[in-house]
Amino acid sequence: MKLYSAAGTCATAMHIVLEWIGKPYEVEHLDFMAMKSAEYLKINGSGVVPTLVDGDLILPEGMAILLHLVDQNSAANIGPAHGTPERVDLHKWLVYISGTLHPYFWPYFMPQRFTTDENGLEAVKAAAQLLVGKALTHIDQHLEGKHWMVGDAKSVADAFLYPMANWAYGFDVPTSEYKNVDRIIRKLAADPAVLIVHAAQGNSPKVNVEG
Ligand SMILES: N[C@@H](CCC(=O)N[C@@H](CS)C(=O)NCC(=O)O)C(=O)O
Repeated sequence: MKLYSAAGTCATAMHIVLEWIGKPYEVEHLDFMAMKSAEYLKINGSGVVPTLVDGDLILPEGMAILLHLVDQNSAANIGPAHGTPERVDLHKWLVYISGTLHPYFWPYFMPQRFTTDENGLEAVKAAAQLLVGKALTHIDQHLEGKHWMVGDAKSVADAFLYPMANWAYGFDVPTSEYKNVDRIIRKLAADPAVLIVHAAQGNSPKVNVEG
């Protein structure tokens, strides 16, 4: 398997999951220019990371990659089996992270894509922070009294939450204010697989796991 990723991005989640699975894989870290190259656009028409290549399968879209990895690696315990209530819950939370939490960050990182007013960039970023806060509040409430996002075991949903919760540690209302989210992210930040991924990316968890 080969994952196309970029340091610090949502593709961090898929890289963590590949580490959890423990089968041989390769990662190529792309910069912004490489994501828009003609060669990469052939496998990911949106010019974004992640993309997973698994044999003949070329799979863009983070959530699709996570579900593919769960289904192909049932022994790895990275997600519940089909036909269980936990599996339904997994779908629900992956959709929420992919379709709501993740897009709420885009105006923060790319405000110029969300306004034609060059004086309005800071306002767009401020609005993004409010939306992210709304989503993190929702996830925080869900996590009250729970060890992990879905069922009673670590899963791809926790890995998906990880990079995004990390992005918000520097926000006006930081991730550390969402006590249940912070608790899960601290556990993940100390996970050996997550540390391997950070080392490969040349960065560190945003959360201070000692604190
Ligand atoms: N719908 C895609 C979105 C992926 C995405 O937005 N990736 C970001 C990194 S977190 C990216 O590559 N952005 C580059 C760009 O938007 O030009 C997915 O869920 O995989």
